[in-house]
Order: sequence, then C-alpha cells, then structure tokens
Amino acid sequence: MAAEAPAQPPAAAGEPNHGLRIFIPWLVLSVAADLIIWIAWRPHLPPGTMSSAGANQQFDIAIMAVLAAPVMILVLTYFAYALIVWRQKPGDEEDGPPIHGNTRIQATWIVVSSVIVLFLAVFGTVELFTAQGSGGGEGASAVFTSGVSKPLQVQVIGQQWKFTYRYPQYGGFETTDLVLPTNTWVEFHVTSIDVIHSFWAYQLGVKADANPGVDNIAYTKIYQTGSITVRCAELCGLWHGAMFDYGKAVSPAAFQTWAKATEVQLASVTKVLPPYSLTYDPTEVAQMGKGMVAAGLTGGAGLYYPPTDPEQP
Ligand SMILES: [Cu+2]
Repeated sequence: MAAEAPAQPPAAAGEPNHGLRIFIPWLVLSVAADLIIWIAWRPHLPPGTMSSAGANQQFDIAIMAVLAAPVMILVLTYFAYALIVWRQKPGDEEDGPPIHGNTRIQATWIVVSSVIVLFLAVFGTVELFTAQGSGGGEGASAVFTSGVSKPLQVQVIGQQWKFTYRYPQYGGFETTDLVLPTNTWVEFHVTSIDVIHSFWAYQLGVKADANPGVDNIAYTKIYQTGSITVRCAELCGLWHGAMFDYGKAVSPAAFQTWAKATEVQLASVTKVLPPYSLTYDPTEVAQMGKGMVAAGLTGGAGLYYPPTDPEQP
C-alpha cells in the first residue's frame, strides 16, 4: 500500500457513474411521489378542510409528507441499487474494496440534512404561532387570536364523563348539544369541573386540554356544515372511552334560531346554574348539582337536558 493514499481514489477503470445511476431514478420517483402526494393524497389527509384549523393542519401534514418522501425514496433507491449492482458475484471470494471517506458526499449529506431539519424547525414554530396552531389550545392568552372583535364564545366544560357547552352570549345556557355556525370565528373556552380532560373536535382540527381552574382558549372558523365528532383525548377515568358525542355545524341563520330557542327553553335550568365564569370551583358545582336534583331539573344521575334540534326549533 502506498504511504500517501489519495483522499479520494480515482474510480476504477470501467466503473459506471454510480452516483448518476442512483440520482436519476431518485429524481424521477421523488417528483412523481410528491406530485401524487400534493394532488391526489392531500385532499384526503386528516383532519380535512371543514374548518380553518383543520385546513391548516392538513396543509402542514402535506408539506411534511412532500419533504419526507424524497428522503425515504433516496434510502430505498440506494438500498435497491446496492442489492442489485454491488451483490457478490458467484465465485467471488475477495473482500470488497476498502472504504474511503468522500468529502463531497459527506458535506452534501450534512448540508442537506441541516437545511431540512432547520427548515422544519422554523416552519413548525411559525405554524404553531399563527392561524395554523389556533386549534391547539394555547392557554388563557392565545398568541394567535381571530382578530375579530366579537367571535362566538363557546365554553366547553369537561366532567366525568361528558362534555357540556355554555353559550355566554345567549344568556349562558348550558347544553349537551354542540351546535356551531359556519363562517363565524368561534372562540372556545375549554375548562373542566373535575379531572383533566381534553376537548377534541376532530373535523375542526381543535384539540384543547380541559383542566380544572384553567380557561384554555382555541379558535377556529368553520367552512362547511356537517357532523363533528367530539372525543375526550385525555385518560380521565373509568368511562373515558365512552366520553364522546357528536356536534353539528349549521348555517349562521339556523344557529341563531337554535340558540335563541334553546336560551328560552332552558331558562329555568340556567337560573340555577352558577353564573357564567371562565372556570368553576368543583366543590360549588357539587352543591349546584344537589340543588338541581332538589328542584327536579335532572333525573338525579347527572346533568341532563332535553335534546334540541337546530333544524327544527
Ligand atoms: Cu375525559
């Protein structure tokens, strides 16, 4: 062996340009995969485009898929190329050639990895602090707000094992029915009156922790009417798995009709509720429950209000 081996040995005579033979199929496959992801797959990515928060999350997931596909395809292309081209030939008992460093490949690898990771760090941070992160529940003072002076306020109250909803702009009535208008900024105030829950309205892209004593705010604007699946997304006790219900998004006019009718219908119940507040003291709520049972307003097995239909006020 020579005393001073060159840093990058010249390619053996007759060797094909392996780099180019890997690069070309990688490029073709990556462009094809990214086009398929963006055009065909993106509209089906969760959580859909029913609301502003949902649409923004779908965009974020699509961007990450578009960035990830070429990386995965490079690994698979190299793997396939190595298996096929650098396979040990029958009768070949020699060791392979010694491995040398390759400054160009190493530098490219470090630069490309750094660019992708740093871009994702900046992209993720920006998306969290703008409209895209608005469905996440950013605590009592959200960084991103709707910007409109009077969004519809909906208080989400978690309790074992049910969500109830209060509408402070309609007399503060409380109901088990989540009804929301389209084309209106909704300001959720999420709290709990017992243990930690999490309000997850899947199609809206809203998931906000419901903690006792905490007013957790999340924003979204709904674009389409339809059904909304609500689940508790925080293990909260024996019947956590059964803590779900279905809300609905209706037209602004249908919402007004429903909200005003429900305000009147539930007036006698609203009177004995604690006044609307951003959080509630769990010990007072227990007393309030006893008062409601005494007044004959529940079946005694928890909060129950007659279901109301926004389409048929
Ligand atoms: Cu729960």
